[in-house]
Amino acid sequence: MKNRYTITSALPYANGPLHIGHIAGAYLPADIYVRYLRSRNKDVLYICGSDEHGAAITLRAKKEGTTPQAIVDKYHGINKKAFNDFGIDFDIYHRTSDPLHHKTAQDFFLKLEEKKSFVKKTAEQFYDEENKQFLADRYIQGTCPKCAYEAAYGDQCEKCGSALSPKDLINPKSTISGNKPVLKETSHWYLPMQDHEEWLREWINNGVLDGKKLHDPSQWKNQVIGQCNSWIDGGLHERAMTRDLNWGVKVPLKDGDGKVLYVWLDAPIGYISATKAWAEKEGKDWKAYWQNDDTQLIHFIGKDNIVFHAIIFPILLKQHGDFILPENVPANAFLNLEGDKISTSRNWAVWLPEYLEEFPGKQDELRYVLTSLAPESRDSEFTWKDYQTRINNELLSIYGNFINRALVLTHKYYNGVLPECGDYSSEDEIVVNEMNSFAEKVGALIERYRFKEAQNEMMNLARLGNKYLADNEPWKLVKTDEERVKVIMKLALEISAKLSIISAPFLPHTAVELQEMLNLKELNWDNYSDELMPVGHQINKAHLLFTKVEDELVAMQVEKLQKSKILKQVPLKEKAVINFDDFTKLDIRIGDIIEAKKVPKTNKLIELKVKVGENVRTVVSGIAEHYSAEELPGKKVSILINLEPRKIKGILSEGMILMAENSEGKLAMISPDNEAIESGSVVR
Ligand code: B3M
Ligand code: ZN
Repeated sequence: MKNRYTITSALPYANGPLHIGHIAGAYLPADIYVRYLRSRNKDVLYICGSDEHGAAITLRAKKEGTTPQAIVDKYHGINKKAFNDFGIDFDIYHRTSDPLHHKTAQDFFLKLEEKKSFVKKTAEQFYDEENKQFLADRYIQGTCPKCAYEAAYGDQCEKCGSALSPKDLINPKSTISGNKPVLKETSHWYLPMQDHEEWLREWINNGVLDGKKLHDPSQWKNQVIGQCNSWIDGGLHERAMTRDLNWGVKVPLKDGDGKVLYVWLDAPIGYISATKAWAEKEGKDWKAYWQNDDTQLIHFIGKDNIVFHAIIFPILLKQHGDFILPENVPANAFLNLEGDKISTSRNWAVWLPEYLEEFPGKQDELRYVLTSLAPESRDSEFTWKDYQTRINNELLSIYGNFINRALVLTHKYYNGVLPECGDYSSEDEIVVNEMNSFAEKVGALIERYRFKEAQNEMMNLARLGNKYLADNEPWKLVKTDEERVKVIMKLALEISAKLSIISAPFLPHTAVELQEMLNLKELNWDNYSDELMPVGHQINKAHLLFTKVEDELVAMQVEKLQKSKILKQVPLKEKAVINFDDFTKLDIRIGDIIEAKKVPKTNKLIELKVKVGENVRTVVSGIAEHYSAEELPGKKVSILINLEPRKIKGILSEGMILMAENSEGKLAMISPDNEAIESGSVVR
């Protein structure tokens, strides 16, 4: 381990409140890690703040008839308060609309420009004439050329997963005005990422840069290295690092009028400007945290930000020349909620401000549950039933129950003062040895970003304490062997004190409460092996640490979710009238799915073999988020068989399965309701 750490969590866009998916992804893991390092007396700087630029914020402002500054002012305050109230312990929560950030980002850009890091190019881009605004990829929608989905975006078709560029779209429309955009020439500064392929591969896969070993890739998550390699294998291209927008960090060049830095160039530099702001306030040297090889830089993010933190930002840092590169980028996957993806647009989320309001003083309960089901290597799921089960069956009945018995019995038998007592028995010594092993075990797991396992290992110390009391039953023994009970209670309190140390990164509020009840001063990790509860130590009054979660609460929360879900508006706008001849051109049949397998490296695609009459067709369908490949063979479907075949992810797709989509975006097949309708039957 080094002695200085710069830890960052992704800067959340200041255009909406935080939800539990954000917390489980990039913030709670980082907070556990930071609290642990601080407990090890390391010099740790924990940086975050609001990401306040980007086209999405300008669009929201336009939609709400307000200004981008008003939008970011609102949500910067809401998010900063929510993080603080929840106990995510940043050293600074800064913001990218701050002038210090603008200056920092502009100086960074100028240094890169000075080093000829960019290629200036003029190219045609879609322009919305009504709003006099060039359109970022996400603000152009049209028909997907691959699957005919009508709401594909300029960068990707959400239905078939194809990566697109705006000019691929059929009948493109501006999402701002709804008008057809025109193509207009504009110039930007492009980062020729392809020039960096060789050193990037070496650095990501071997941790080596310019012949020097910088980090150990075996400590990186497989999915992070995997995503980087597939991005590089897909071919690195020039990427525009400026945009035609007026909200953002202005390009500090004479020919940069009307242009700002691309949000993914400016936002990561926000970590650096936040460090400068903190250093100014604290009288520290910011460069020690960004320009010193003795510092470990670690970015905590969600998996959708991997490329920006493990490829693009490292290129920028290396090009600049004065900065260290990240030691690790431990990205988490996504958290789902009650069987569906968390969706801000459909209000399908547990919002952090709402949770804090409805569950005052229950931060640690949510921390515990989110860590116990964290999406550390794959997407995972939060349900209110899990919330109840984890709290009642683990926190309350193991951790809380053990502490309560240890303290209550010490008050009951000794008025809270540990009496003189004999030595530990040989059985006690076994428990003592196991007790002494936990700081090392839990610490090692935290240092490898395995927080779920680390938390469970912490709970094993509480299980050890619970079992020790249950095996020795001091409440019975006190009638016959008082001396023995004094020894038992001394060891039980020692376990309690050590539990307060190793639970602090996970349950910081509980650890403080427990140390107050034990009458212990601020403890840290390195005090673990001390004798914490000596003879004569006076403990304070005890109270219950956790309360039971009732069934009614679970039912109420699930009902609230269902009621508040914004139903996805089914496109009520009917299509233009067609004549019967148009309809007869469609050749729709009934088919039997005989085989199904997921298309590798895609989230949405399944390759189907469909028997229609005597022949079998291959069809690629974007239904993987609605059906598993295993459940598909044997299903009867309606299939359009005379759609022009086209290649999707290299597979020739000969037709299209007809699906019904409801207001929530759920898909279902169209199957005949009579067994007599066999494969090959015509739909008319
Ligand atoms: N705001 C994207 C996101 O919230 C972006 C993160 C920036 S970290 C420098 O997912
Ligand atoms: Zn498509």
